[in-house]
Amino acid sequence: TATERSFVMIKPDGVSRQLVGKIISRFEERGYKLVAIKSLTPSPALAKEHYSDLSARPFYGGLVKYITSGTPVVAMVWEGKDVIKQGRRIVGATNPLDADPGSVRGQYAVSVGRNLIHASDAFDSATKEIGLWFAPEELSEYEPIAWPWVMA
Ligand code: DAT
Ligand code: MG
Repeated sequence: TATERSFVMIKPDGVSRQLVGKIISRFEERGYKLVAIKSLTPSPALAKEHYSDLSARPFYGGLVKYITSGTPVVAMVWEGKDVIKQGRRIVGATNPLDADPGSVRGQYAVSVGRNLIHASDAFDSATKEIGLWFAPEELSEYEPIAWPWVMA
C-alpha cells in the first residue's frame, strides 16, 4: 500500500450545513496529511471537467448546478497510506442510504444528490482531479510531527 494523494471536496451542502470541521477531523485524526486546501465556488467549466465521466448521465446538469451554486466548496488534497481507498471508506457509498452509518454520508446525509462530499475513486482520477483543482505550487511538502508514529 503506497503513500498516495487523494482529492477530497466538501460540496456546497457540507459547507452550508457547517460540517467542514467535522469532516476534516476525520482525515486528520486518521493520520492523513493535509497537502492543500482552499474554499471556492468552481466555474461551470471546472465542475463540468471534474465530472466529465458522468456527462451522459441524466443528473449531470443538476450536479454541475449544485456544485457551482455560489455556496463554496472546500477543495483539499490529503496524503498518506492507502488514502484513496480509505478516503472512499471515510466518505461512504454514493447513495447515503447505502452508506455505512459510521461514514460521512451515512452519518450526515440521506440524498444521493446532496451527499456532502467527494473523494477520488482511483489513482488515475486522483491525479486528474488534483491537477484540475490545484496548481503544483499550492501543494505543500512538509512532515507532520506525528508522521513517524502514524507511518511506522
Ligand atoms: P461518488 O461521488 O461516490 O464518486 P459518482 O462518481 O458515481 O459517485 O457520482 C458523482 C456524483 O454524482 C455523486 O456523488 C452524486 C451524483 N450522483 C451519482 N449518481 C446519482 C444519481 N443516480 N442521481 C443523482 N445524483 C447522482
Ligand atoms: Mg466519483
